[in-house]
Amino acid sequence: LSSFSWDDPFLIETQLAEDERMIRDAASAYAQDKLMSRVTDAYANETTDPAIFAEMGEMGLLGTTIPEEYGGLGAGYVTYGLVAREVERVDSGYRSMMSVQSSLVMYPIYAYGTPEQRRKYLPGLAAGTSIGCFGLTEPDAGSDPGGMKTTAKKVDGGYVLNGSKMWISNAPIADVFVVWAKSEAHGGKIKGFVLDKGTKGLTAPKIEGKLSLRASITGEIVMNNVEVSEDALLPNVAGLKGPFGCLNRARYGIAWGAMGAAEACWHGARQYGLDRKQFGKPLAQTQLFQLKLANMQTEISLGLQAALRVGRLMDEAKAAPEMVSIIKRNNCGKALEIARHARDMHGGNGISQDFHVMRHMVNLETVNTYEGTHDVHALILGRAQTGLQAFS
Ligand code: TGC
Ligand code: FAD
Repeated sequence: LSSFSWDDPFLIETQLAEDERMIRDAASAYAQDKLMSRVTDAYANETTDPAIFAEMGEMGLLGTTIPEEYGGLGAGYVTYGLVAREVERVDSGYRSMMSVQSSLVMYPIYAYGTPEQRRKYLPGLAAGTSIGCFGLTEPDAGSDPGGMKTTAKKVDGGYVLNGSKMWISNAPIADVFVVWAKSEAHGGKIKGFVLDKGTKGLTAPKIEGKLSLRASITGEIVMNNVEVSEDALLPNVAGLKGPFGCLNRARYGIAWGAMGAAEACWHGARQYGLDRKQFGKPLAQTQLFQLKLANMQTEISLGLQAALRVGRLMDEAKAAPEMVSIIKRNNCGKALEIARHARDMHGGNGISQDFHVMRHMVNLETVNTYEGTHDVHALILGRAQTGLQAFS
């Protein structure tokens, strides 16, 4: 038997291809150098620096899986997951900015859009010179997006949209809005529309007072008789499978990302326990501390290995949405538990911004809720194994 790597028990590193490791290392260097230096102030002051999008774009971190002809990297889903893990190791909000842009804005334009829409939007979004947002959730339709009230009414030459979206990442600074609405002309089915900032009747006020994900700006999208031409419609999908097709990808990335945040908490707690002495010995030399570290190591190794497996299946086009539900639900839930333990293991210092664990902990409350709550994913999995749907 060979030796044991405490921070990579199942040797994930050896399961990655050379190009995957290279992009991961570039993402890690960027995140540690450019994001880590900003995050404490950004979080404290609830500010989002839009320049981060252009920096990420320059590093090739936006639209990782989108083909190169549209400005993407043309890489696989394992690479995308590895990037999410490195960015979220710093902050879930920064990963959120990246995953909305990549999976929820670039992906639908690529997968459901016309060649003209692809050419118009994707290069700027890949470069990060243009910022995107994705409007599905509404004030009265969160877990149940099929209950949305936003409508698109057919008029001569286009559509008129009315309604409002709630809790939308990037919205107040967005240039491009992918929104989902029930379209009368399509039998009341949900259709996607791409709206440009500045269109009459379209506003995106910031939601103030968030105690979580404070480095990522969140807003509403208000559409008051927003008139768009026919070319705003994403023609190639109808129904909830449109937004869900995007969510499958974003949820998968979150499963990796949450493990990055959990690793930051685990490594922080381990180091703290080695450095801090009480009762004449390092905290890390106590049984309770070691039990918590062992639990963290176990859950993170299993979570990463599962995410890698699903990523490989996605790259082979063999992944089912329920697989993504398993890893999104489990990795977010475990990451939140790990962050809570890490906060506790830091004692009083655990509540200080300087040790980062509490910021991860409160961020993970959001990550556990958005893109399908922990319980909604349990219901998706319950339905898949009983054939009985328990939502309504
Ligand atoms: P249901 O009857 O299950 O399905 C309706 C239609 O959709 C299809 N479908 C899927 N297609 C692809 N992938 C999936 N994962 C799919 N799930 C369902 C399904 O086949 C059906 O198609 P068709 O052709 O027969 O019409 O729909 P339901 O209304 O019963 O849904 C129930 C439920 C709970 C599963 C679903 O609504 C759900 O997942 N709710 C959670 C909502 C959610 O995740 N919202 C996320 C908003 S975006 C966000 O949070 C971004 S944060 C990002 C960040 O900042 O990082
Ligand atoms: P609800 O659906 O009201 O759920 C409340 C509670 O009830 C949860 O515990 C839930 O699990 C439970 N519940 C719901 N239904 C059932 C049921 N049938 N059985 C048992 N329990 C149930 N949305 C977007 O469209 N785009 C974005 O960019 C975006 N970004 C976000 C950023 C942030 C910071 C946050 C907080 C949210 C964001 N969201 C976004 C919205 C997010 O997806 C929703 O908050 C999430 O889907 C849950 O919806 P809700 O908040 O309405 O909660």
